[in-house]
Amino acid sequence: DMNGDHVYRASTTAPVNIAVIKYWGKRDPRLNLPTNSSLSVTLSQSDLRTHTTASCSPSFSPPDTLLLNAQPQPLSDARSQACLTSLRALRSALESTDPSLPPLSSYPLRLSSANNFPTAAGLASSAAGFAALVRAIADLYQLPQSPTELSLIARQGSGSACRSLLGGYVAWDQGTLLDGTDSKARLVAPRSHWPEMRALILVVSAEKKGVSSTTGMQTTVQTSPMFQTRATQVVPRAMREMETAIAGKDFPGFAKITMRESNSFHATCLDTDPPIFYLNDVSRAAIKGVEAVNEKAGRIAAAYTFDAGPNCVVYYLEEDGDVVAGAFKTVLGEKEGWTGEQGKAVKGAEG
Ligand code: 2P0
Repeated sequence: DMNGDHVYRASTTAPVNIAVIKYWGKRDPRLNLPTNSSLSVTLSQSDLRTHTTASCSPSFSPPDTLLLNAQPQPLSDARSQACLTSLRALRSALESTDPSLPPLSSYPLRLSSANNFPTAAGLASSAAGFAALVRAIADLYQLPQSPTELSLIARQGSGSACRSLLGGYVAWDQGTLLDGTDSKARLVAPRSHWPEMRALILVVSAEKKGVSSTTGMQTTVQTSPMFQTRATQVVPRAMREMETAIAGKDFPGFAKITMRESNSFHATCLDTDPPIFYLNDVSRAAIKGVEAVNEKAGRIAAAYTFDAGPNCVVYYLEEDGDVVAGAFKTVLGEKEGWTGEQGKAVKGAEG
């Protein structure tokens, strides 16, 4: 480029993913290498997402900067630096094979992100955040790497972020290598395989969570006697069963494994010393609500799952939309926690 003030820019969005087989535990905290594989459903781009713009220019002064919802955020942490360093290295490799390319890898970066949902309330904001950051810079740098290859970079930002680079039903294979090069996202099935899947997000609390996932899972690994069995036996079996259920579009199978898996994860949290409580009374009312829906339907029409916070995600099929949404209005409508500003927020999302 002949103009020294030229600003290069790319914008993208990355969706939230909600795990049905949970990531909880690291075998390498620096590289975010997990103790077990996990599997998630990536919500539709039209629902919960992070929008990120990445720009760079020789006219920008260092250092790199990040705005999240218009607030300056630190970028000097090891995880962000791991992502930026990896992306710059890939761009630099391109530039050295093609000297006609502008040297974007040497320019300071300006990153600007916005979530359209509460940040850090157990709604997988770090997953969409790091996925969008990696995707935006990869687009800015015109990198040829596949989403799965980019998932290796996003994983270093936040483990669950690796799953948000792919749409549909996505596994994160734990891998066995010490350098983590086989610990990456894999497409289990595209959304089009089972487009009837829906997710209802019951926002119990939009507040920032008490115990961060990073800290919580490390304490669980160190103190929970149940943890080893979960990581080595319970989850590997659930992964196999879940992949079979998804392949066969077996909703009752998908639902049973999803609920059992959420309960296993939260049991392990309770088994941590000191115990970690993510569910509250409203969360437990949501579990009862799903059980009531299934009882009334005489079949499994809905499944609940909870991450590192009290908010409930209910999976169901489009054909049961009225049954599920209707039931949640009547079962939970008057319960404390659902009547406040945040408690009312009920969002239907395409799975
Ligand atoms: C998941 N969670 O699989 C599980 C379920 C929370 C419960 O991934 O330390 O924010 O950044 O790698 O990815 C939350 O963990 O943790 C998480 P880091 P992350 O979605």
